[in-house]
Amino acid sequence: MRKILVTGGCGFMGSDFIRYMVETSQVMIVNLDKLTYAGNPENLKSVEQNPNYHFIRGDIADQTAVNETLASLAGQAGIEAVVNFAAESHVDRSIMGAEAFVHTNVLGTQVLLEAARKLGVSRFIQISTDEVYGTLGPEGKISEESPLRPNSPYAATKAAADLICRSYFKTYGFPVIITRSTNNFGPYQFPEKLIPLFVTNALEGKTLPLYGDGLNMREWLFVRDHSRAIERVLEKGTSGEIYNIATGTELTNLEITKAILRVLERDESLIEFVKDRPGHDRRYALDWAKLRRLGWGPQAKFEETLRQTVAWYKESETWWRRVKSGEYLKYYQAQYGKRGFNP
Ligand code: NAD
Ligand code: TDX
Repeated sequence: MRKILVTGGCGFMGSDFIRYMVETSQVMIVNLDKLTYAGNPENLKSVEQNPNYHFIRGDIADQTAVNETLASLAGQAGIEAVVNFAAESHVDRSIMGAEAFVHTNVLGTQVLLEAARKLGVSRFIQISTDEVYGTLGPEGKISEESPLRPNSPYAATKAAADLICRSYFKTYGFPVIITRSTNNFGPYQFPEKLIPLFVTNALEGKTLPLYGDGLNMREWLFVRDHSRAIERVLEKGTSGEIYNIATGTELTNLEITKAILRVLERDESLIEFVKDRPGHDRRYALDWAKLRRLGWGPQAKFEETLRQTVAWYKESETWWRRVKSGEYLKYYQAQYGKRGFNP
């Protein structure tokens, strides 16, 4: 059976990819995750008992843990691919302190690349982001050839990881592919990011803190479409290439906030304009023609999936209350031991 090592699979996007792959393909998934504050094994409850899913707790920057994990998986058929979702992913946290971001996003990526290269892994997908390109003016789209101009410590560490990936392809011919996607949304997203924070705040009757004038623009991608894109890149992507993943669904933060309130039938008076994020990128918008040529396109309709996502948070109150209160950390601490960064 095909074997894929997924890192950071207990987070938002990695867990969607694992649920999708385990449910739809004949593939064995091994999930290596450190279980930081953002890693929640509850996100994978639906596949926990599946014989094709295995969880290993470990840090991608820990050379011994990574080598042991890869060696134990190598077996007869070897590992088909590594998909690296593991990262410190929240811009605001990177502004408060960048150390964990450098550790995981930069060092972790290099440690993983090196171990995978030594083992002769035949495909390595680096999950990157539109933020590496930096901010864009009101017009135009960014292609994969555009220069890297990261503005937050988070984006800078993701850009650094992309460059290390590039060097492993150019220097060693190691088969790396980089994907850069726009803002994902959907179930199981940690309620520090705009959509889950605002939905859950509104459900709690709290205000929605909109940064600056609320007119920064983001392009929104339903997480399941992202998982399908990664599957497509795994199957059809070319080593050494970069693929943007996007939809064309561009909204200002104010527009998306109003859309959330409309779906929830809550009043716009809940919106509270607050001090802007330092270095706040005004707009990201990606040209994804290259990925379209591999046969991928978004299937989700934005309004419909936003509605579904809001409905999921309404139905999953236990999940998000445990996450917001930190209760889930205590439970898994007992099961998996002390946690890493940002407990
Ligand atoms: P997340 O914060 O929800 O999850 C990150 C996961 O990585 C967690 O399970 C965490 O425990 C794990 N992790 C962190 N440090 C680790 C380490 N040192 N070793 C092993 N595991 C570790 O993140 P997400 O939103 O699911 O993002 C996943 C990836 O996609 C990230 O690489 C991020 O940069 C990228 N990305 C995210 C978005 C988005 O909108 N969320 C958009 C584009 C790209
Ligand atoms: O409370 C808030 N108020 C607010 O106005 C929060 C949390 C965010 N915002 C704004 C900032 C952004 O313009 O909303 C927009 C979206 O913010 P986030 O959800 O923090 O996402 P963003 O900064 O765009 O980064 C996301 O997309 C790219 C992911 O967190 C990254 O991991 C990914 O690389």
